[in-house]
Amino acid sequence: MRHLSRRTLLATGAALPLFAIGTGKANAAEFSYKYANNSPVTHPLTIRTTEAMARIKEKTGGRVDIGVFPNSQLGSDTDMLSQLRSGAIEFFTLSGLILSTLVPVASINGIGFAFKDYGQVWPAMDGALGAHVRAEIAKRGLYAFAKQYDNGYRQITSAAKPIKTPEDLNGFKIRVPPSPLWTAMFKAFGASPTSINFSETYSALQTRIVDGQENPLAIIEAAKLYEVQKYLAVTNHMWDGFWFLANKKAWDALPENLRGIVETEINASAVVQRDDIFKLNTSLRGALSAKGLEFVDVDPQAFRAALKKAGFYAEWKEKFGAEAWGVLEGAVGALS
Ligand code: X2X
Repeated sequence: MRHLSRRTLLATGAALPLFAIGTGKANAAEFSYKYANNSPVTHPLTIRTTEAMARIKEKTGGRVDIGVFPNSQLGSDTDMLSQLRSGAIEFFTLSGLILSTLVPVASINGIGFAFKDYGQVWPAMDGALGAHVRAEIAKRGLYAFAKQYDNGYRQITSAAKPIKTPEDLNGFKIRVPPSPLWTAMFKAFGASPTSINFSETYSALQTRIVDGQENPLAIIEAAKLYEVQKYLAVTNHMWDGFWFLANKKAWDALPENLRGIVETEINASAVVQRDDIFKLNTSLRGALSAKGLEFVDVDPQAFRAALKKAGFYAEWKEKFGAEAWGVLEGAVGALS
């Protein structure tokens, strides 16, 4: 254990965990932080961030020890966002769409059918669009790391009947994550969306509170949603990622050299995790079919046309404003 002198303690600031002082806790790190997420332990988000935390501990000589709390163990996304803001947890990964309840522009990547493919996603999120969103996040007392982790392209699953055309969404009772954009988009399709945190999604499907939900294949597999769903429509209706967020006060409490190590390792794991998700996109179709999920190939353009006809793009262009919309269109081309 690295013993801390009172002088070191004073120099490193107030966020130092108090239990490190003279309690004889032999293994207490100088910075003992928590990272939480909503994802199952087998999902690449949890696997790769856990690897990053091990490297961080090693490379900081044990000074920074970040515990991983996956699978909504510490509460729903809504709860964890509050905990992050209050400092009860120091790190959290969250979809930009859910973060938009705090930082409205953070949902901009979720505009239906905005990104043609990953060739557009990463240059935008690692480039001007991501920078625009990160600057807004910073204004709300949170720090967003440069590299987003991937969630993936989202697909619609259902239990009672397959979704083949946009018309099949009429009156469809679907779970969506808590986010105004998600609700608006499925209303524009004529569906009947209900906001439910991911932590409650499996049981909401099992008890038929809703007929369906939408998520990328990696989540559907890791959270075993195929056990309570029968059909999967390959809509690719939205690309969604996870911002790796830090409580600003806790982040600033780390000395610069330690921040550098954390930053490097978290961003490095993001790049590897993106590749995991990309590969799972292809390999999971077979695996999920084998588990009984029936894949239905649809015409995404028909779904996009339905959104356009409902005035979805015009409405959200107005909401995000000309500047942000311009940054999005700069990355993906004209959207309306
Ligand atoms: O809540 C969801 O559906 C999930 C797991 O995809 C997100 O974190 C947005």
